[in-house]
Amino acid sequence: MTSAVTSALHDSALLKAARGEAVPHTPVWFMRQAGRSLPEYLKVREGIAMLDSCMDAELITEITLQPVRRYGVDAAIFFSDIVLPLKAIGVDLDIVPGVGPVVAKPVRTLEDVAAIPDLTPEALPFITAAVRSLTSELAGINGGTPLIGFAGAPFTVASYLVEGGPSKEHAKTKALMFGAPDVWEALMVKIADIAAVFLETQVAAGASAIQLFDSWAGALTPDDYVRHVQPHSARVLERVGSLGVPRIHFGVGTTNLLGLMGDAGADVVGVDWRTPLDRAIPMVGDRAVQGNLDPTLVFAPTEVMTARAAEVIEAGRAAKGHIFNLGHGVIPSTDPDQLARLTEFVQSYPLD
Ligand code: 1CP
Repeated sequence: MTSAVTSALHDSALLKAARGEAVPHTPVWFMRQAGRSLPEYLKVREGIAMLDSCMDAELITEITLQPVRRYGVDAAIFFSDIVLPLKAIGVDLDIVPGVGPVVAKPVRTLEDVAAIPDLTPEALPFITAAVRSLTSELAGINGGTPLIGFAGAPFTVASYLVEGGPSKEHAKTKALMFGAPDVWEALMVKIADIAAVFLETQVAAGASAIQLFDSWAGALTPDDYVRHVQPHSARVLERVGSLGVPRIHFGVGTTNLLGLMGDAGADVVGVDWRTPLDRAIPMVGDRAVQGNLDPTLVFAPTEVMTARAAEVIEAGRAAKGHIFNLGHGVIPSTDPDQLARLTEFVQSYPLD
């Protein structure tokens, strides 16, 4: 990449906000902006299984760019899935339509953990190719649009591996954590290493920031988070931090954990929609925040949605930096035109 491109990205609103610098406008992107709410996504995915599309560099590039073209958001989020690195090393799993990730042989013992191979960048040629083609395309969009790479955090990925699929209570996962600490530790060390390699591969190929999704960390008490989860997330964030890109760390239902998730090594703490930003900001301390409009507000009349977005932006001004987002992923039935209006509203909201 030329230094002009690198410097345009460095000065992008997203990266400035992540570093806590003054911004021309509040940067905005949406978790799950690439996906089922877009007719152009459904069209290119027709007849192609989810994980197959995540291993095709051309499709990854196209799907990642779709919401950037449509909305002019301040960042692209790499199209992949938190279970993709497991698939890449041969774990028998699939993403079942209408269900989510399903693992053929759930992990319960030390032998099960030992059977999971380590991840090397060589297993991810399609990731490197896709990030390279994306960063070269994105350099020419709106003066340089950053690409956010991502991975699932150890606890959230462990939940799919131990439960065998999506779960509300994460009961088997927590039973393993409480009852078999040696298996838990081995599993978390293994998955943390996989997450770190997945992120390092994306950053090495040109991603400008990363988000570590610990979507289900809200199932934990602060004590259990500190004892059994935080050290593993911290190792992932530390490895990526040494590459010099901002690290966003997000979970759902984490009112109790926001400070601890920041302490795990985040530059930006993602806040879900349940915690108002004015309460969240003192908890995260000297870090930027990301969030947190309730994703169902896009179904309200536009002026109701934008009035609530204005409240989020105003509250965000007390933070070291603020990246606007929904408080969790875009709901599939969302009208893309509402997200276009929301993007325009946030980007033109006066900050002086
Ligand atoms: O066929 C399809 O379109 C399947 C739907 C889908 C999509 C579009 C899945 C299955 N994954 C994805 C892509 C995806 N997943 C992205 C990139 C797109 C973007 O954000 O714009 C990202 C960042 C993820 C991350 C992901 N996958 C998370 C963390 C984010 C979150 O929502 O909290 C989680 C928990 C998953 C697991 C997963 N993958 C897919 C589903 C339906 C689920 C959730 C299942 C459950 O409820 O447990």
